[in-house]
Amino acid sequence: MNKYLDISPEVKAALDDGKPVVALESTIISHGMPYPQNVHTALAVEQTIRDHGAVPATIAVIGGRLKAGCTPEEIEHLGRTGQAVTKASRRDLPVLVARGQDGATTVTTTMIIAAMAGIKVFATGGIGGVHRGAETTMDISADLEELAQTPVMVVCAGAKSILDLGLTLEYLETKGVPVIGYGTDELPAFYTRRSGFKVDYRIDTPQELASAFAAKLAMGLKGGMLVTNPIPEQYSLDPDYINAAIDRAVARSVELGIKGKETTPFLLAEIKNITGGLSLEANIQLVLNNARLAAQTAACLAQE
Ligand code: PSU
Ligand code: MN
Repeated sequence: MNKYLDISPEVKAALDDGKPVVALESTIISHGMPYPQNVHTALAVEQTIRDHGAVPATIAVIGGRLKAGCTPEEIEHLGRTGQAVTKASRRDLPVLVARGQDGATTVTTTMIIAAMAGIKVFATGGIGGVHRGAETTMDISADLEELAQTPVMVVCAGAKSILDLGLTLEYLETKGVPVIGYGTDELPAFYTRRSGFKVDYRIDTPQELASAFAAKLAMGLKGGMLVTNPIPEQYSLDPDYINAAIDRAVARSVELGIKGKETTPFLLAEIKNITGGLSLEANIQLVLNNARLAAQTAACLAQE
């Protein structure tokens, strides 16, 4: 096993027994939501996964160790430290590990560490993608490359329209990543259930999600699978309202010259400020919804 990897005793026991495990990311804790809602949400998501018969593995880098399974104290530390924790993507792992530093894992690094530990299913809120204006900025999230090469199913609520959703889907198509709509033909847009863009396949049950991913693994096709699960109707936001807020946030980031890894956290915080916290409640609810589906799917996958 990787000498930098620590699998928590509970996660290790579950993996050894072939029980379902669901990975969770930590950038959503440190950079995706404000304290203390971030910590409350992270713990509630873990509880939801347990309630649905799986073991949660919150993933992070703590003191240079790759953690598959964080303690509540480690989650509190990441949440309280917030944006002062390094947002760790693939390129950050070597130096953070060598220096013994902390890192909050994005979708990319959560997939990497989950795969090292042998965890196949991962639940989060939204993924990174091709940013609007990428034709000049070249801002394309490393998450898309990771989905192309690392064998983990990522359950999310689609992508926010801070991204160019059409170009994001084109990129995933080029890279051979299956994009599945859970109970829908349309890519959900995070805060809203619809985007106007079609997914590759609609799947209606956790069992079929598990079967499709098991087939991918058995064929030795590299890369993951993207499951997009629409936010529950009662928590979804009005599209005109949220799209106007997103447009304002994007305009502000351009005005301030925000670049690189700062862009996504800046936009998330700005949208939260503009909507006065309405977007935060939607965000929390969709993550819980994804945790439920991921736990059910991991349970089916454990029977394959
Ligand atoms: N999108 C969200 N919420 C998030 C993120 C993206 O709606 O918290 C985080 C995830 O950790 C994702 C990362 O992997 O931002 C993508 O960052 P970038 O765009 O810099 O690749
Ligand atoms: Mn980027």
